[in-house]
Amino acid sequence: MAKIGILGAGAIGRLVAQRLRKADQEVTLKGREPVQENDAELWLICTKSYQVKEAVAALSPPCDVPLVLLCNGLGPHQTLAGLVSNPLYLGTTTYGARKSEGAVEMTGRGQCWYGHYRGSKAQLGLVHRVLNLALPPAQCFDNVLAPLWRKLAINAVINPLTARDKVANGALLADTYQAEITALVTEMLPVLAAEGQAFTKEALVAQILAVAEATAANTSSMLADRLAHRRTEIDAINGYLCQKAQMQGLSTPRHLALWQQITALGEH
Ligand code: KPL
Repeated sequence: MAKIGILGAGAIGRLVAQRLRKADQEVTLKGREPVQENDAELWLICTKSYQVKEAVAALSPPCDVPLVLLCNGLGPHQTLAGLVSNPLYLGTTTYGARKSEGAVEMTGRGQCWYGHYRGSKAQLGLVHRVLNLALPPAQCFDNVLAPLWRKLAINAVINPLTARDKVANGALLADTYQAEITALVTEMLPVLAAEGQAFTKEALVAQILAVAEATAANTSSMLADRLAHRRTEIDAINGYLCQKAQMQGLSTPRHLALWQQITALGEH
């Protein structure tokens, strides 16, 4: 039995906690309240992307305890690497979960892709075992940024379009969305390629539509945030993409417009 800490009591954090408890693991689920005892062997970070820095700083985990970052988008991994010297693992999941009145419901069985990012790899076995109990199947990647960029590319289309138009993911399968989806993908491809992530337009469009179909009835996390009047994770998704594009001297006007549009929606 492992002692596992989960930082972030949102839908995914609660789902992971529930599943690990069912598998007889000792779990501390930390929301906003301070941690009484910090004796976890491993912390899974399931906060919103924009909460990572503050939440980990408040947690102040002993520096030999591995951290597994499971939040949406990219960017917080670099912030965290600059903030702590703990062994760092990154992951992403396609499990769906919905929080309602303190309980959590799994809305879609998915998978987890993860890998080592920084520091000692000594606890890789523990990370693998815990993620396979929580979000099976959990697959380890030598270059963890590859699945994270793939997930970001999917989220950079599904999340802002569904949040902007207040539609379920499956609505994006309609003919009326196909030209916009293809244009967003075309704009992303050179940015992804400059990051060492080669996709063809057809393959990426097909992956996005496959996720929209598999999660057709779901409200994307960005639409859920919009409907609940919470800040969205657009900065870590389209924002991160646009910042990378700018550094590479590439132009991404459609993604920039979505970034600004979704940000503006949250300000009302
Ligand atoms: O990851 C998701 C999200 O909503 O953030 C998708 C895959 C789009 C499923 O809803």
